[in-house]
Amino acid sequence: MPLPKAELHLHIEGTLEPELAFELAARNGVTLPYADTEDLREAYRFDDLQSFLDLYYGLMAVLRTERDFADLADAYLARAAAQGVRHAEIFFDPQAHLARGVSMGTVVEGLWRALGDSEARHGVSTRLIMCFLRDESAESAMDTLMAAKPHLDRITGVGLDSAEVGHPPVKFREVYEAAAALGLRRVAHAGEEGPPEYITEALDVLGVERVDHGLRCMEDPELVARLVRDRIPLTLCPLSNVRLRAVDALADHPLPAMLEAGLRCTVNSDDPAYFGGYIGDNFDALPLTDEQQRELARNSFLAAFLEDDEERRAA
Ligand code: ES4
Ligand code: ZN
Repeated sequence: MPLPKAELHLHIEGTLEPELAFELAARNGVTLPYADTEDLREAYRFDDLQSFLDLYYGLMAVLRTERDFADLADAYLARAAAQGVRHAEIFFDPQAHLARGVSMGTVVEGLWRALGDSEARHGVSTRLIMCFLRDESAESAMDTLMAAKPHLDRITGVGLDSAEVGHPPVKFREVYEAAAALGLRRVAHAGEEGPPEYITEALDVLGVERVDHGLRCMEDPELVARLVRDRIPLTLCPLSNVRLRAVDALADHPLPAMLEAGLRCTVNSDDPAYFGGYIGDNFDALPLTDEQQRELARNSFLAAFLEDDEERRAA
């Protein structure tokens, strides 16, 4: 039996496996620039975050209908359950779909078709976290937040993802203030490729409760001390870091040292269809003791947004 755990850093579009991509392409009459699934998998050799993002956004062309988003999420939830996931907080990137003429309603209600049945079908409770693309403007992020207003009963929080360097958290100060006023939880990717200062800024300016990745905090001992003191959870993704060359090799991954430093680390899969494995594979990729594995699993539940959204917003 795999260890029960929560997954807190998972982009649903990053769970699009080549087989499903071709199935959806056929269903929707979309032509992909790859001969077959093998040819597509050959393209999964990334140099950095941007080279991955180019492929990731391109392949989303096959996602068009509510049913597509439901099939995508249901396939993820089945795989996650098989690797011990009992609770999943799922990121989605609405701007990438709105730009292709797919509406917010199609995305959210499509995902919800799968998420609403997840406890019964897979034994996995779920939350949705809407991410803003940080390489798009703050105005676009604010428009996206407003477009989500009719769907806020489905959405627990907001996040910030895509190309990090040159797009510091402060760019989204007003958007995060508005999200907080709407009762949304706040997280942000910070310190993946960007400097430790972006982590500090995400905490101080955006008021995030968790930091996604946060890997580069290890360059700043004062920041590490703060994160330990305030028990700020970090959602680490080891296979992602190696595939996108944030770290040179799994053997060099700082996660064991981060646990040693007292940081509240969690292990997650990020974009499992692209990075070579789901959450259990990420646990297995690192040299961890049984006790460390249990600590990571415990941390994942401590860091989860588990309380009831409606009760929290009413309080
Ligand atoms: C992402 Cl690995 C990663 N980093 C930043 N943004 C992303 N969106 C999807 N995967
Ligand atoms: Zn991510």
